[in-house]
Amino acid sequence: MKTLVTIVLLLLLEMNTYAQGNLLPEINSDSLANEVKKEFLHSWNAYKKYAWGHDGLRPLSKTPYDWYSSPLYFTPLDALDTMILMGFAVEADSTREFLEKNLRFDKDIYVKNFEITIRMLGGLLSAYQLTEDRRLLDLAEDLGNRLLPAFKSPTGMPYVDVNLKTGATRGTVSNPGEIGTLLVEFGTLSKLTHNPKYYNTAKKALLQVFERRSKLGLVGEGLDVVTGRWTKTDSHLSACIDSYYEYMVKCWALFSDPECKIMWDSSVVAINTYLADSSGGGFWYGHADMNTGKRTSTWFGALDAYFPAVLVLAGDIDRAAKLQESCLKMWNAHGIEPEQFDYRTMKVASPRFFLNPEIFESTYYLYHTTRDPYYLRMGQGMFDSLKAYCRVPGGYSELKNVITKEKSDRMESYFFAETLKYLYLLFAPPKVLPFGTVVFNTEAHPIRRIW
Ligand code: DMJ
Repeated sequence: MKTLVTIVLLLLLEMNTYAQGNLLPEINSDSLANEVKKEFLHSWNAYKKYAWGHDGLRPLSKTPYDWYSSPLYFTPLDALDTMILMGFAVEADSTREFLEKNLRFDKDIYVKNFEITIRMLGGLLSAYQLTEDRRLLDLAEDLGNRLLPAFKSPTGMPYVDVNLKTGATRGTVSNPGEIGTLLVEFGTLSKLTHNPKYYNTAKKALLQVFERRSKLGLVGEGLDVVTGRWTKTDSHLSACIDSYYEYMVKCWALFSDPECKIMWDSSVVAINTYLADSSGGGFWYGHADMNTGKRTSTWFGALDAYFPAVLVLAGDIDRAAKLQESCLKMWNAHGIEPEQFDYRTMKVASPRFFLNPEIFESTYYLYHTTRDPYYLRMGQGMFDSLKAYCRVPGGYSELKNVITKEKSDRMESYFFAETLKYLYLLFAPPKVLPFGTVVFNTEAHPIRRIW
């Protein structure tokens, strides 16, 4: 009888241990970090073989693409600091030398101010800080000066495009995301060159958006930089608005600028009042009209999955963890996340997948803040599906449809800058980049606050 009781007790103890997840297999972070490095090399070697000297690679046709009539080397520049962090020193040196020899901005092309700022200016500043190679800062300064004419609108909010040679501008209808996601890069350029003009210009643009918030404290998704009027009043956390909020928190962390904190503190109240939504079960953020606060749609998507990371940075771990659970549900609905997901019906609203980094970024922040291995497992599972559905002989491909898993012939440079970097840093030993010692720009280029 005594033996039976002991056996039952032991069984109960084991069940309890299992319920607590203690019997789940150990996560081997080192080996996962090495696997991410392997996937980086797989994609990087494909880029080098089929698209070297161009902005990016189409991984299915194994052909290059460029954004403009003359290449700006988006992929090598976006990939450079990831290579450095992964310890690929020889590769990083030769890439840096290639860029220093070939990258010039004196080109008669109209470029997107936002994309060039987050990918190229951010990439140059971060690589300069990691290598202390002055030529990278010179390139960043030259680029910063060529982008500045974009801000010469009546409101100080930048035009969408600027000509790198002539300073001519075009595109008056922009959005909070593109206008308000410039201060990490322009501010850092100011700090490193000891010239406040970049900081002041980008800060003014951010303030201009904030000052146009509605009475409810929300912003819309379209804004005319000449008239200062809203062109679209739908409010959400997704594309066209997303990193406007991210930079309030990050600029507070990076520059200790109290106005950035004030903007965030006031915005997050409106976000949690009008956009947060538990209507479909779980915790989500949907769309609402910026003036009435009325729900306009119950969509959430791959891009919105950056918000748990921002909540962690702002200190709201509780909401961050709850939202991450919803992001995981969205991912698990079809084994990989869609561009848009209706959380009320739990159905895909837009089926594309662009190799986005945001969900990995949030997993990285949640793991390093909580040290809960649950997030390592989450990252491992998503990494596995990325390999299963997107890995092709020519690198990694986007998906036309997450339900059918039909592929699409594009590999964006942020796959190297962000997706693979956040995955690597999730698993890598802390000494690679001690958590909290840098602020990542929205393209995951790490900036050190060394001023
Ligand atoms: C990246 O270029 C940046 O993260 C940007 O802020 C928004 N989305 C893409 C990747 O999804």
